[in-house]
Amino acid sequence: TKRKQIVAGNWKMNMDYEQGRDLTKAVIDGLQPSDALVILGTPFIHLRNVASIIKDISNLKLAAQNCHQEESGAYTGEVSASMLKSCGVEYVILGHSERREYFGEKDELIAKKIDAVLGQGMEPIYCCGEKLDVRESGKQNELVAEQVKTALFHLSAEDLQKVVIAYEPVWAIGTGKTASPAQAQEMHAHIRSLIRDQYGAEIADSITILYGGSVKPGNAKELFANPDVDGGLIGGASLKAADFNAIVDSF
Ligand code: G2H
Repeated sequence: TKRKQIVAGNWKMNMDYEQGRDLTKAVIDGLQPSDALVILGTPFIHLRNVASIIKDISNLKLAAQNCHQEESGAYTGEVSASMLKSCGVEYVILGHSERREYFGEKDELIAKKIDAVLGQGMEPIYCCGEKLDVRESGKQNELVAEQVKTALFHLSAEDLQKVVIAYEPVWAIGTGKTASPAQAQEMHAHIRSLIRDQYGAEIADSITILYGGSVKPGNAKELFANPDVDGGLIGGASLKAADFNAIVDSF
């Protein structure tokens, strides 16, 4: 495929400073020559150090897990896109379901964060996905369409092409339940068709769409084998280098 294939780890709120350093080194040790781009999504405290550890490895990049939408100012406890950029960050995970659930983030706000990240020349990893009740009522396509339109469709075609989309059905996150390969493919194709309708086929075909939600070494291969699944956003299994590297090798 012409699209970038990506495996991105999302450490969430795990790993103290030394554990983060050791995990990064272990991931590097197990990295095979591979076409996939590998991204480590770490807590803020690790960013500068991980950036320096990975700096000579061309297919290993760094992501933050959030940022503030404003450039600077009186926002105690927050971190701006320009600060992330200055630490060597190239990607920022935005709109993760845990940000939505525990911190009240909505797509209008996520849209502003996307603008802030793009404004610094970094690439957003935009997360979308429905909760269980929506899936059970069969309204998942409408819900995800609403999310994608609100967060992304103000972007120019040029900017949209810098966005990585991660589909993460909330009912599959950290629950051990994974969407079936067919469910993942169906939603990824739906998301790509939304982009095609708005931006045209060429751009839609160039967008990397990751699947997230209980991806493990044992299910990565069948998920990644789908034509519209271009890789994964990996939570729990990114905390063990052996598991994470096995997923990287699953294309
Ligand atoms: C979904 C995913 C990574 P996990 O949140 O973002 O986590 O793989 O633990 O379900």
